[in-house]
Amino acid sequence: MPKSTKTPPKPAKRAAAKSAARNTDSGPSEVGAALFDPNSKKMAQVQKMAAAMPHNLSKSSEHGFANGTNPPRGASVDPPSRLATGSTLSEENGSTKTGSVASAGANATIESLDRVRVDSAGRMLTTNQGVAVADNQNSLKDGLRGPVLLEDFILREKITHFDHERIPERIVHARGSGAHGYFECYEALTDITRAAPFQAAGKVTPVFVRFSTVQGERGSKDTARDVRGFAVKFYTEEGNWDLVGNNIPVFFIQDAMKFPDLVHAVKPEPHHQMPQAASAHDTFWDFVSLMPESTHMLMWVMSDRGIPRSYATMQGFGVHTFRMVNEAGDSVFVKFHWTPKAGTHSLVWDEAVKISGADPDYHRRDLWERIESGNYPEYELGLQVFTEEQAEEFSFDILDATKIVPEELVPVRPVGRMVLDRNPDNFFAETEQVAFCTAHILPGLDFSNDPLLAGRIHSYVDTQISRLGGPNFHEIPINSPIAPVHNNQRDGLHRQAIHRGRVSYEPNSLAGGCPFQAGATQGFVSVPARQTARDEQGKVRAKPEKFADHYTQARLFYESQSPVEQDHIANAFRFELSKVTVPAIRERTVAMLRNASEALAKKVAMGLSIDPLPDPLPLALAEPAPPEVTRSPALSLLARPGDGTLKGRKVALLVAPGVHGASISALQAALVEQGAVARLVGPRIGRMPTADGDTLDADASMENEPGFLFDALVLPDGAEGVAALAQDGHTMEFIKDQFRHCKTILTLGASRSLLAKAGLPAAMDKSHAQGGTGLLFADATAAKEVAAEFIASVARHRHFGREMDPPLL
Ligand code: HDE
Repeated sequence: MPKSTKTPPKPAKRAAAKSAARNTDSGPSEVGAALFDPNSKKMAQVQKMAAAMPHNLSKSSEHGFANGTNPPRGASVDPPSRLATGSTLSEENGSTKTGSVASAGANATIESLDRVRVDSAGRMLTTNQGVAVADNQNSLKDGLRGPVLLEDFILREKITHFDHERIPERIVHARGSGAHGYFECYEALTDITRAAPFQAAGKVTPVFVRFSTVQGERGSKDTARDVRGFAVKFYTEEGNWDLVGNNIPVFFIQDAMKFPDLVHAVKPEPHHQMPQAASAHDTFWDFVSLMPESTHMLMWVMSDRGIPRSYATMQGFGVHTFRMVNEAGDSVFVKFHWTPKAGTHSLVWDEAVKISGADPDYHRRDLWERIESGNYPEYELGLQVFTEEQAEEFSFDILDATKIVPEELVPVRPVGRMVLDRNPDNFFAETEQVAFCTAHILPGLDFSNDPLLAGRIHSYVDTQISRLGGPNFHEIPINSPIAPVHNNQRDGLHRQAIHRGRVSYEPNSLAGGCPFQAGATQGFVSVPARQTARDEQGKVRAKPEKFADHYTQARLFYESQSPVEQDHIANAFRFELSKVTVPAIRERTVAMLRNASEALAKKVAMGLSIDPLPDPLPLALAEPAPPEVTRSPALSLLARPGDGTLKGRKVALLVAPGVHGASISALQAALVEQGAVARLVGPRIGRMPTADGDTLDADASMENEPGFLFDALVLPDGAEGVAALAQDGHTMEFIKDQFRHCKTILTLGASRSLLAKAGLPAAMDKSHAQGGTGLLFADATAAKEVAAEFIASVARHRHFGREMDPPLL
């Protein structure tokens, strides 16, 4: 320790000390002789700080179970001044580039995205080095007709950057779309968790969400039959939490070991890279029909859940069982559910196929337009909470990702809502570069022993390293947390943070022990409970017994669907398997289905001309435990009709020169009032006169916006306009598709004749019998009065009473 000397040392000694303090490769045995000299002062402070930690004060707490489950905060001492911990004495020499000294304890890379937003309004064009570009039209040539010169650094920078614009797409979930928003907690959940988002009623946490399909490449169609990813990144003050879920609560496989096999089987076949964004091919069905645990998931994917109407109208699920842990360290199991406020609505297959041609960006556009128009997608977060003891009694294993916990067994408790209210500024910077990782978890949450989850905890971080080009992807602005980030990780490609000081290890005394370990009160501590601890077993590669029940919940799902939904499931199996070229694979799948539902297997077999039925596949578990629940109404999409509003729904009002304008305008106004997107669709776009002396401006044409892109249709009155529409073949296709896809059609006055011309079997429409009216007729004068009825009918989404297989038209 330096002695504090009131009398300064003699000049010669001072000079010697001063000189010694300037060395970076050795030092004197005593420091502090020249305290007015900055180098010596720093040296003295460092010595003082190091001496204050005579040994590793935390070492004794590294041992034993009690310490392991309740680690203490790390030892630290405050530096005498910031001088002691700086990298360089010259840090005070600021400039417009270096700025000044880092603020104490701060990491500037975590500030809001404003720090990296760019707005070029009123700015001139520059190179990446900030040099103004005088001419952005021509490369530099040796004479007007001469060769381009190698020295043209402006051209070369521009082309080089362009050459490297692409990054590898995600191995799965490559196609997706994202949005910012917030999560708002309804009530404090401190009784079950200390996780930051759930600590107070009304607490708001920023989120970024990415929805995706699984199979197709980055540019593939949105409306493929597929699982949808539903990944949410919560930016909490205690760090980022990524809830990386799907719109289906179960998965194809039970163990991460099989994931590469599953993905290789479902992706386009490797020899010819076909088909794109489709599971309807040999290798997928070959694999899943040899993996009977996929049966449950197949039911979900073949149901209308596999072709959602919108990201705003699908549920989301955490899939695995997770844990929540409270302040006292008590833990419960939890399953996460997102439920859309707009209800759960899907497409029908014929519609999905057609949309993929007319608008491959259908879901991306829908999400974007909803947010731009203020119809913010909203979802309620619900939890199924249960104890380890309860889980022991369940007929299924909660570690098995091919099983749900039926809501009738453990109810879903609503705990908050998520609102998506901001579109990204830049797709690549935000949606493409966002890196969701199941390993991103907070104090107050924990994993279960689900073996599928274990593989994910590894995979997501790992995959970002090649996708985003190195280990510093957490510093990409969309990924950086809002919580402080301080550790001793250094370097790596594309490092953004500039760490002050020379210490990048722990324990240390040269930085006063900082950053020190947080300890159990603030830091993440794994829950010590062990699900298999009761009977110690050796290392083993096998599954628990209950995992072998492959069919009980597949049956539960199928039996819980409405008859229409059951038909759609059967039709989807029929379609997919009809695309399989190997009869043995089709038969094997039917053999598998027989174990879940004889009725379904028969229907599918009939659709594929498989006769007689193959024997059911052998059961892996001869006598599965009887299920607690054999019918779960919550599993039907119809269980969530939504809030009854038309927010975000698209309605086409067909127009042509000579239609009755006032009735169309009145209906359009009523629909817009409801938050619907009500578009005037004509034989061509542009203005047209109406029969009642006005003009209408069609912003879409039947060519550029075909009928299947709309949720409902209004046919206009006005003899001349109707005659014009009758002459255009598009009109009939428009009406037929609306009818075939079971959507509401409102026919005003004279346009009744269009229905007949389209060959529409109105008598077949049984939507009245189903409690709603999908085909409405009114006089133009009654347009206002019929609006409410029309709106209620559209809110019902579909009128399946008129559905026929095969369709009559
Ligand atoms: Fe994924 N999954 N997955 N997955 N997954 C990826 O991570 C993986 C699984 C899910 O919008 C990849 O960043 C393994 C289940 C979503 O960016 C990759 C296993 C569920 C997204 C990966 C699974 C999901 C991914 C590819 C089995 C529902 C998109 C790019 C052990 C709970 C996230 C990436 C986004 C993406 C691995 C199974 C959902 C390769 C190994 C089950 C929503 O790491």
